[in-house]
Amino acid sequence: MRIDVLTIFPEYLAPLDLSLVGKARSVGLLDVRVHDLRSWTTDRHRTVDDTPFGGGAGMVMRPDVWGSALDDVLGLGRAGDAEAAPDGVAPAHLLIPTPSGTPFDQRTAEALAGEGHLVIACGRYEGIDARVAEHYRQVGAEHGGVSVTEFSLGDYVLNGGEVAALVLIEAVARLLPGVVGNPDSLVEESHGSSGLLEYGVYTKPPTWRGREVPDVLLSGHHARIERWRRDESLRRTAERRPEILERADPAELDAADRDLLSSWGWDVGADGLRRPRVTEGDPSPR
Ligand code: 6GU
Repeated sequence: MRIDVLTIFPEYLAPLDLSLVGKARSVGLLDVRVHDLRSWTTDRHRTVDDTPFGGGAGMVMRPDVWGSALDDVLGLGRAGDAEAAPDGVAPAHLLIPTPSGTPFDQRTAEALAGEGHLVIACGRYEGIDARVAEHYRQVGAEHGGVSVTEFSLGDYVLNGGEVAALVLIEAVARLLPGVVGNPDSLVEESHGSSGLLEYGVYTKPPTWRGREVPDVLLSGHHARIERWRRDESLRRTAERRPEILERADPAELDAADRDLLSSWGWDVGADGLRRPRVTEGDPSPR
């Protein structure tokens, strides 16, 4: 997979040399290139931003600078008469981090891990002129190839897209074949196919500061361990992320799951799950 990152702070992406992503790059599973947006400026001051039309606080990133940079990195001849990617070159996916984007989640990461070329355009200030995303969306629709996704990490505001680019790259890179040493570790984790949060994990010593590892995990009884872990996943999800259970397909639940959820006051019907209405004095699941 090839990933290009465009930013006015290339040094912000230094962590891509480390750990799992750094290893994937060094063995050739991942080709990441970080570009300084200012190298596409043409003025003495290397200007990338200007004041917003319509007024308001802050600065907006100029579409002309972004257009020159993205045409080059996306392999488009020139804005306006773009061609599809040349033979043998994967069509690129342009990703724009913004707090007003669609939520980035594990499904997004899985879909991107199947693609060949990602281009991440990191904005700063109040963001990138809105015509940039519009333009490349239209180029993609008319000529095939480029697709455009504006994505958000969650409901909070960061100063720029660089941290979001790091998050996206790590989430995607670990799904590429050969990047994570033991692929089993991708199976049971939080936000995997079950949609439930992961159960708690324990290691030696069996007693630490008076706290014991749950007996069942020392029992060697595989079926009981599996059931305990499933219960813990359900309990955590019900407590921390009840909306995940309310979106779940009830057909994915076994009889023990249903009994457990019912014992916590959940309404378990054929059409879906409904969390208990919380009124004062209600016990919480636990
Ligand atoms: Cl993707 N970008 C910025 N600037 N802020 C964010 C975000 C992205 N996701 C949440 N907040």
